[in-house]
Formats: sequence, C-alpha cells, structure tokens
Amino acid sequence: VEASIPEPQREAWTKHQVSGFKDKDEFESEVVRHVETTLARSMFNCDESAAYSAASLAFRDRLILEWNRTQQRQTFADSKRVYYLSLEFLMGRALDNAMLNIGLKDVAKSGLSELGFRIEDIIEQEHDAALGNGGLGRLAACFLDSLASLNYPAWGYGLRYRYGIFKQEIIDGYQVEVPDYWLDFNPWEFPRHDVTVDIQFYGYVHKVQDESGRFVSRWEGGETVKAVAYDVPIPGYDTPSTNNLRLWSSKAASGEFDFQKFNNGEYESSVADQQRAETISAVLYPNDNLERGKELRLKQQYFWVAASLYDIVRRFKKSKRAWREFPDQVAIQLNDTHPTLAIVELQRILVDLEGLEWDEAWNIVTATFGYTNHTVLPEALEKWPVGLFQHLLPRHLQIIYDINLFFLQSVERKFPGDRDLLRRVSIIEESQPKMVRMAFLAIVGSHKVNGVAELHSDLIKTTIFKDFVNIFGVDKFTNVTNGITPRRWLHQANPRLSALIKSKVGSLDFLKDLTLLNKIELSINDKEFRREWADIKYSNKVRLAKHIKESTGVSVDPSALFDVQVKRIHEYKRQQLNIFGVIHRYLTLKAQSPEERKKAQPRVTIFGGKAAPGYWMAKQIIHLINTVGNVVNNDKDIGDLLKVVFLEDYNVSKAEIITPASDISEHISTAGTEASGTSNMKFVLNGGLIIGTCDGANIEITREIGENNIFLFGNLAEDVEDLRHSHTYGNHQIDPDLAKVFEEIEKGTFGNPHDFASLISAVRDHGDYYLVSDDFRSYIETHALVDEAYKNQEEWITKSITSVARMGFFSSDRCINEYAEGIWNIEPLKTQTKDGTGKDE
Ligand code: GFP
Ligand code: GFP
Repeated sequence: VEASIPEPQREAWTKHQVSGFKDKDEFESEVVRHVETTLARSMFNCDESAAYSAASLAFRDRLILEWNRTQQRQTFADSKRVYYLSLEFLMGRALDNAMLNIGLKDVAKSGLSELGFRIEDIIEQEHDAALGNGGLGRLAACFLDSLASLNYPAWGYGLRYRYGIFKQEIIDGYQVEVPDYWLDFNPWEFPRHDVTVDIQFYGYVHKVQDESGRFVSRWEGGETVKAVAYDVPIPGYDTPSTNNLRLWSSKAASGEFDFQKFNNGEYESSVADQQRAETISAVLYPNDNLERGKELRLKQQYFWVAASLYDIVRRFKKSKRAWREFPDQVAIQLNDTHPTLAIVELQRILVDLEGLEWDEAWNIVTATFGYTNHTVLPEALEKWPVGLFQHLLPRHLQIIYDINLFFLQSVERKFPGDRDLLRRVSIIEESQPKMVRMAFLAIVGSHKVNGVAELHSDLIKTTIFKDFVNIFGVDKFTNVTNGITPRRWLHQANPRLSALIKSKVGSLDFLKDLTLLNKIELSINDKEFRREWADIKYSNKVRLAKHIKESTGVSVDPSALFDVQVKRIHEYKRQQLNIFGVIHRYLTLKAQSPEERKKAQPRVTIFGGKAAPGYWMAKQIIHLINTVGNVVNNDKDIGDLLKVVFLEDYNVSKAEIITPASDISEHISTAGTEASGTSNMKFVLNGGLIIGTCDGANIEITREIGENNIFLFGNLAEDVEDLRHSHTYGNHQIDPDLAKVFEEIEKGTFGNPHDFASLISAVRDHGDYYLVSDDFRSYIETHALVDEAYKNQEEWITKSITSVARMGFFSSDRCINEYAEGIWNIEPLKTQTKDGTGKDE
C-alpha cells in the first residue's frame, strides 16, 4: 500500500499523532474547544443544542480516529470484505449509541454535568436519522452494529436522502405528512468531496471492434450525474472496530450551474440541471408494499448501485489480483430486490469495460452476490416496465435479455419442452407492457437466496420461488432468522433492566453473547430480583405515560395493562383487527353494570406507525383509531378502564421509549404474510409478553420461550388459502361480534360512518383477504386470557423473566455470524496484532 507521505517526513506525523479524549477532563476540554471554535460560541450562549453539537463532535473525533485505524487494518489485511447494499438504513440517534458502544457514557455524563447540562436533555437534542420505512431499514441498522461489534470487515452502502421518511402529524385524527429535513446539522457524516463517481443515464448502445477484433458494446450519450460519498462511522460495542456506512449524494456533474445560460440572463433555467441531478437522492420512497414503477425510483437504484460497485471494484483493483479472485475478496448482500441492478452492473463492468468473456464474468457475478427476500406478498415484488429500462438504461436491458436467454436455455436443457415453466420463470414477464421481474433476476444472479424467518423461508420455497427450487436445487435457498442488536434494544433503551441483568449474569458480557441471558432464570424465585424487575417495568410505563400526556394530552394510569402495536400501518399487519377489538371491548364495558365493570382489567391501547401517503386504507385505519380514542377517552362510564392513544410520528427514538414500557404487544398479521417481524423480539427482550399469530418469527419465539409464555391465536398459514377461497363462494358470514362492531361504526358513534365504509366493506363485501373476521373470535378470546393472566402478577412476572432469559437466539450477532459462515464466507478481523495487519496473532 502506497502512503502519501514519504518516509523521512513520517516521523513528524508519528510525533504529532492525534488521540481522542480518554477521561472526563479531556472530554470537557474537547467540548469547550468545539463550542468555542467549531461552533463559534461561548459559555454565554451555549444552549442545549450547542452542547449536543459539541459533545457529538468530541465523540465523532474519537470515532473517526478508530475508523481510520480500522480501515487501514482492513486494507493491510487484504482479506475478504462484505458489502451490505440497502436502500434503507434506519439508524435513529447516534450520540447515545456511540457513548455506550465506546464505553464512555459515564464519563460524558459527569463531564456534561460539570459543564451545566443533563445528559438526557443533550441526547434528546438529536434528530433521528430516519433513512428507512420500518423493519427492513432497521434490520440493516442492527446488522451494521453487529458487523462492527463482531469485527467483520464490512461496509454498508446506501443513499444519503436529503429528506428521510416524512414526519407524521395527526391533525383532526388524520395523518398529515411533513417533510423531514434532517441535515441542518449532522456531525455524524464526513463528506468526501474527493470520492466521487460519474453515473450515466439514458443514451444509446453501439457495437465497436476493439484492438483484438472483438465486438464490444459501448454505452454512450445521455446524461451524467455525480455521486458524492458521505461516510458515517459505525462504532462496534466494546471493540475498537469502527466500520463504514457510505451514503451517496447526487450532484450535477457539470458543476454548479450552466454558465452559458446564466450569462444570457436565464437565471432560473441555469440552475435547473443542478436541481434535477440533486432530485435523485432527495427523497426516500415510502413503502406501501405496492410497486408503483416510478422512473425516479429506478434512477435512484441505479445511481446508488453504480456508485457503490465502482467503489468496490476500484478497491479490489488496488490489490492487483486476477478477476477470478473477486469473489474471494468481495461478498455483496442485496437487501431485498432494490439493489438487484448491481448484478447487471457488475456483469457490464466485467464484460464491456474489463473485457472478460461472458461466462467467466457470470461465474464471478453469481459467486459474489447473495439476495435476501423480505416479503411473499406478490404485489410487493418489484417489476419495472421494459420500456422504462430501454430508455433509462439501454445497455443494462440488453444484458438482462442475455442473462435471461442463457438462463432459459439452461432451464430448457433441464426440463425440455416445458413451455409453461419457461414462461413462469422468465425474467421478462410477457405482460402488457412487458416487465422486468427483479426478484427473479436477483435469484438467477446470486449464489444464495434467504428468507428472514423459518416459516417465511419455507413459504418462499413453496410459493413465489417454487419453480426456482426445482431449477437450482433446494440448497440455493436458505434461512437466516432475523435478529436485533441488544446494545440499542436492551442496554440503551432499558438501562435499568440491563443493569439488573448484569447483577445476575456477573458482567455485561450478555451484550456480546446474548445466550448468557439464560443465567437470570436461576434467580426466578429471588424476591428482591422479582420486585426490581416489576419496578423497572412500572417506571418505564410511567415514562411512557408522561410522553403520552405530553404528546396527546391524554392521561393514562401506569398501573393499567399497556397494550402496544407500533409498526408501519398496513392491512396485512392488521391494525384494523386491533381497533375493531378495542371497539368490541368498549361495547362490552358499556353494556356492563357499574358493579360488573369493577372487575374489568384496565387497559391502555397504544398505537403508532406511519401510513404510506398514497395508501388510502391505511390512512383510514389511523383515522378510525383516533376517532375511537376521542369517544372512549372522554366517556365518563369508562374512565380509566380503557384508553386508546395514537402516538404521532413513530420512529426509532420513540421506539426506545415505547418498547420497554409494554405489558403486551401485538404482532397479529394474517398468518403467512409477515416475513419475520423484529419488534416482536424487541418487546420480549424488554420483558413484555406478546399476543400474536403463528406467523414470521413469532413461531420461533414461541419455540424458544415456551408456549406458556406467549398468547397465540388465529388461523394457521396453511389454512389461509382455503379460507380465502371459501369467502368468495356463497354467503360470507362474518363473526356476529364483529358485525356488532360494524353496526356501531355505521350508527355514527365514531364520527361520520362514511369515512370508514371502505374498512368495513373490505371485510364484509370484498372477500376479507386478510381474514379479519375469521380470526376475530379467537383474537378477542385470547385478549380475555391476557386480562386474566395479568391479574396474577406473580405468574406474569415469572413469564416475563423466563421469556427474557430465553431470548438469546434473537441477537443480530447470531444472525450476522450465520450470514458470514453460510453466505459470505468471511472471517472477523483481529483488532490487535503484532504487525498491525490483523491477520494473525
Ligand atoms: C482508502 C485507504 C484507507 C482509508 C480509506 C478512507 O481506502 O486506508 O482509510 O481510503 O479514505 F486505503 P479505499 O476506499 O480505497 O479502500
Ligand atoms: C420487512 C418485513 C418484516 C421483516 C423485516 C426485516 O419489514 O416482516 O421483519 O422486513 O426482514 F415485512 P417491514 O418494513 O415491512 O416491517
């Protein structure tokens, strides 16, 4: 590796080596220095926001030094790296995470206190980095934490959206979307104006003969946009390893603006090009699980994938290895189909630019990529119109056609004459218009395809990808059950619980090996431990109650049973089932005498989540929740027996308050629709029980914690098809109690019934695709069991402790180790070695 500073001058560099703060005094002087220099303020005008900025800069300085060392170690070791390509990284806040992972939160706490600030208030100043929609994006963030914590040489590649997921406001019970401009001050990113890539769009393809007489394709013309790298350091927990998340931002390639036009006085149009280029990385698309085929989205995908591959290939070429060694040095994981174009782009680089033969290139490509699927919902699988491709990426379309041709030829050899099979598996769907099926392209171009929970991985093999199992063999398809990072979702979100567990495990080692949690089961009869356990839950509920009061104005009693459902709003996740159940509870209470009511278990039902702006039904669900809350919360007969709240703008930092405060949480998707779910894991890890369907990871959670510790209900995935079918024949009889709920809505009890007509008719008149009525009875009966169980607090605490003790499997560390071994074939890099290469001890 070449160093830019010649040998004789390096001594000066070594002498002046920078190091980060090590103790409270040094931390304080760093904070003061940043306040007075970087921020140009002083003790006379340092508010909490400035203190947050300065504290973050102090930590950032430390991080970036370790980041540099980590990158150097990885470069010197020259071992295989993994690149995680994800269009979403839902990172949340960084300061608290950095302090805890580095292990200097206490130092920062007392330092800030001496400077006149409370650390909690400082942490609160940070704007969430909300570059994701939900589970998929948060999974990517948990993976980055685990990759760094386990010392894997790994980079994330994503887009630096100027606007993250919209901010949600609730106005008159309706969701209103407000832009989330989060970049005003972001100390966690490093712009790399020297790391840029020119990305081409549109244009045309022609064949030319190269020096050796070979015909090669040249892609020319069109427009060019510049990708600029922004690096975000990812600190590992209790290790110096600090990995990189590289986010690309788009800029006009031609510079600021068109000077010609500017000089001619056309001021406005002179900046048009610049704005058009910057639009590419401007917004994160909200996910409604329905592909809408927007050109800008495809542009985003190619922009990001092409910049990332250019960077990866450039790094590989520095090692001067032969191309066939590429898969020994590089593993690329495709988080869903969004980065599938990477497969085509690498083939293009190898064949068109590097001159490899098609087959040799294709072997390299397929050995490099792995593809993770996150949904079986057919309407969510990405497809792009061929015409759009032809226009935007003409050379890529040709390559896709060739990939498809060779693939279909191989299918034909294996299954001669099976025309229908060819039609079914073709990467090009022969529809009007023709479409490119991205999931099929991802399967054909990868060496492994995985689902994210056992049931889901089985389902993809028997439904959407069945034909591909026959073609490629079953070994290409595998499962890696999702996980979550215990650093953020236990230690950071629930510090008291983490401390209590530490007192029983003997150390914080469970944060690195979550299976050590099983040690707390030995203390299950320890009275003091149990009391502290219950007290922690109670104080987390007090904290949430305070947040509810501040954000909604509703007072809730922390001793009531807190029932939570927070996730993207979607019909398949069935928040409508929940709110219909709440109405049923309300009607039941109303029908009771005051005497009977005294026996009822008080409840607070808490909702949170965003609806995609174009998803009408989801928005109606939010509206219904709010109107029901309005009626119920103000009903004197009901009082504290039932409260219904919708928490506005659910995001990662709110999840950190909500998750530790649940008694029960809801994971109630129609069986077979939720690929995994990850919040189910977070709630259980924080001592909350769950009510759920036999879906996604609920099944494996049940297996681990025992079926006495979970409230399962509803129809099984294997019966869903038949049930749906039965709805369409003869009369679809809906559950009588659900019918009463509908009657009440239609009477106008919760506002204008017209507003909710589509929610009701989806169930009653349009085939009840999500089986709301089929599962309703078992849902409300199971909730009755929850009420009963909660009355026996001792039993409940036993369930809670037992569940946490058995959650070790669901760490994202386990998950990343499985990917590393089964899919990527990479090893962790040692952080301390004699020669600094990280290669050996
Ligand atoms: C280069 C150097 C590294 C350095 C990074 C970050 O890496 O030592 O830390 O840049 O600027 F080799 P590549 O991106 O070229 O791998
Ligand atoms: C998607 C799936 C979830 C799954 C996550 C992560 O998340 O079942 O747990 O990906 O694999 F739907 P959502 O964004 O839809 O929640």
